[in-house]
Amino acid sequence: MGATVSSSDENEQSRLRRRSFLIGSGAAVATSMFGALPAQASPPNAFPDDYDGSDLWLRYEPVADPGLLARYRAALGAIVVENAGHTLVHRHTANLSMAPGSTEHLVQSTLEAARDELVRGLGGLLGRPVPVRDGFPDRTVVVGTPDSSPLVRRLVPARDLAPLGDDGYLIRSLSRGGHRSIVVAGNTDLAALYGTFAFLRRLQAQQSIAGLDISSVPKINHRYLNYWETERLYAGNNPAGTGGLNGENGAIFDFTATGASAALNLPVILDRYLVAARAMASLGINGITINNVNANSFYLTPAAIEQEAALADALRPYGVRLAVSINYAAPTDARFAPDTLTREELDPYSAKFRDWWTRRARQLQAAIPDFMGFTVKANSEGQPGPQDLGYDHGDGANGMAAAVAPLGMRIFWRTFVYNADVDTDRLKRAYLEFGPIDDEPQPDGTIGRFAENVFLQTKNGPLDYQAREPANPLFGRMEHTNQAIELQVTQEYTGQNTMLCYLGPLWEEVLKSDTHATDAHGKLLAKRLVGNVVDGTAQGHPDTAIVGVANLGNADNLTGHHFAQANLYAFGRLAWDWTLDARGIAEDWVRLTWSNRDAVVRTIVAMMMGSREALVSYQTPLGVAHQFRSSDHYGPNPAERLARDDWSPVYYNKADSAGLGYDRSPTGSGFTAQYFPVLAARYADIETVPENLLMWFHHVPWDRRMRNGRIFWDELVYRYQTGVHYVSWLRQAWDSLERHVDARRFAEVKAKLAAHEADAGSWRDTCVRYWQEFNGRAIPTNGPLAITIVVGGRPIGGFDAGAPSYTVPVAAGTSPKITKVVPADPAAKCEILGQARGVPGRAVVRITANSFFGPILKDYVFDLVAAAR
Ligand code: GCV
Repeated sequence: MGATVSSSDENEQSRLRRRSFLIGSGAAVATSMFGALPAQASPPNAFPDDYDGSDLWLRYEPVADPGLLARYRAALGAIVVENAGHTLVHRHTANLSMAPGSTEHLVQSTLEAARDELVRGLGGLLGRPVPVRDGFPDRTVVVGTPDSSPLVRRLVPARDLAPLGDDGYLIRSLSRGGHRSIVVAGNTDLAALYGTFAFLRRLQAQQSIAGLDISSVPKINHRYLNYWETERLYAGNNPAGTGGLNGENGAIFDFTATGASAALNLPVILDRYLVAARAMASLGINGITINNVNANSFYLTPAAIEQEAALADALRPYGVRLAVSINYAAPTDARFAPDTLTREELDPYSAKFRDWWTRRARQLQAAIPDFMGFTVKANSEGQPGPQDLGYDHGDGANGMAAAVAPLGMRIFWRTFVYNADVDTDRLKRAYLEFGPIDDEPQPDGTIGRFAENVFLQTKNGPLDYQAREPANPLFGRMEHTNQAIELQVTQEYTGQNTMLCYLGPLWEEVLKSDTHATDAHGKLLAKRLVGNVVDGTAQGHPDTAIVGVANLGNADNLTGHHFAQANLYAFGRLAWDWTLDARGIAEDWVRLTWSNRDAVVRTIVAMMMGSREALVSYQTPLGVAHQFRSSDHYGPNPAERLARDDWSPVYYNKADSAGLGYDRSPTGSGFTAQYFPVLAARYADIETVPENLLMWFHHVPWDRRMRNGRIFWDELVYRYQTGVHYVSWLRQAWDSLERHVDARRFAEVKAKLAAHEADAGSWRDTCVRYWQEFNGRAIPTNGPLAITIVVGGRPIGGFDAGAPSYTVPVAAGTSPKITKVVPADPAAKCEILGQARGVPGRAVVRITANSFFGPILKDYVFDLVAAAR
């Protein structure tokens, strides 16, 4: 496992570190250049040491800077939310109640939610209660809409609110006749709530609230979570696994918990539901499909609908609407007897089929008037679908859509299909199935068969949520169809609940990637990034959606890994405005979640920003996809060959004595042709394909010269090593924060990072060894952290940077002292953490440098032994 040492060695190491010294070229570089915090004293952290992370980013710690606190206090003397209780949201469940002992509370209007968040938020941040007042006292924050609030009507011209639509808000400082106020307004109560959270966020991040004139409108209409309650659930409260405890299954919402938790099932509302609701509203997430796409029809039964209605009641003030995933063959499920259909009656054009779904949707709507509709995974991975009866996805989606259209509902039909009969290359299949339906002329003269209330829900890449994929070629291709992008927030392939992997950069990369889409005449569209396709500006779609497969669970911190909270946060911020940059989002999150100290913020942001590229490097560098063991999609198994070809790592790596990678160029599977011409040409040619997608599109000869001059094999090995070295740096950077982070969370992250480093090392070693079986090559030894040491006047080098330790023979009568360290990278910093006092003895040399994605570190552990005579 890389350069880690056992715990007794760790003690020795830390003792040695205290008297470490710098030598070698570039030795005088300060540690902070690599992002870790220098050890000088600073005030202890404000969070209590037992804080468990359960507030997510809605933590309202008192502002520590006295000047800022005084300014906030001076500006914010009262809260005015007129008529907060006037527009009550629907409530179905008469006896809706919180579980005994809850600390959260139910509200019944969106403006009450806004008011209570301000009371909580300002009270915490300002360290004293801020009263809710009537009238219009000086130094007031006013929240509302022109309908709810005469004050808002008076203070905000209607023309300023008009462009904000239903969800947009404005935040404005006003000063009239010596009377100062801040107004947070929107056209709807929900918009006012969104503005309230945005305002609080400014204070949490300790930004100025003077002279505010902010307005913000989301770029995408439907900003949804999909929640898989039974799969890829890495946030369960059982630390030994991913499940739950005490009869719970680890999911955030309890429907069927047993044993000690049986009394906590819905309709009982738990604190964590409301924390999640507030968190979703704070980002503008406005819907959630509550069950796995491999759907259990239980969620359509009358008893479950009553439970869903209670959940919907609790979430409604926060603007979060419900949907469920369905199984296409649910009408055949005996649980609905006598209202069942036969398999043959699942014909999407039949009245029987459609009426069955209309009946089900009506039942849902009776209990949940704002129920959104159904999410459907059909004819995918064993799920039933219209193809079982000889129909295609357009027929199936439209049949369901017709059933629910009269009720104002939508169908989210997933394009994650890969029927092996369509093409031997799995990546080509969805496009071949869905594309032609978009081209079909319709009787009314329009083009494209998918109904208006259908959204195709398409994963960002053509494979399956890999840490790097090219954009799915369906973006831009489905010109006449509503299309939602689906991003995976839960970290199935990106380290699950063990690895720190911030996904903001991944999503930013895909949303900002250029489709090079053209119009019907072959002319490049003016706006054609994936984000433009999703937000409708590329091809003029008025209805738009983005979906994140969520990572919530019943762990204390709701996401399992404290840093996984950042991924939910980033998804929500990008769902609102996909043009934001991942670094800025990370900085906000760190300020809200960990600390406002600039140096701490810089270190944690640096840790996050390189983490995804590091994971790509130690798992699947240079475009080699899906090398995960099939049992859990966490660890590596490049040798695995399954009965299903397209689930097998060997199918993706195509390793042989000539090279590595899947040829999808015109001489291979021809997948490249599914992209618009500019990209098709770029990907088809091994000379022009981006190197980070090299093996995605080409079978690469081991000796091929890379753009940096190295041969492919060497570069490949160094990528694996560099990824692990980043994780080693993460550990050191985190350790440097010990004094600045509350104890419980510090320890929990520290433990995760230790496992992370070990598992990253296992990825490197397993993959590199497997590739060696094909090419018979040695591990190259001149990578980014290569060094030569001088012992007894003798230079010694050629170390495999992936090895955990090195045996160095010392000639009799010679000192075992390392007298010089020469790094291959002149900018690297070398530090001797410990010398051997004799032979046998141990020395440790630390090398730190910068890779193309962030700092990297290796502790070389040398066992100095007597040379054989
Ligand atoms: C819910 C991948 C995952 C499955 C998931 C599927 C999907 O294959 O491993 O857990 O199924 O994607 O998105 O439908």
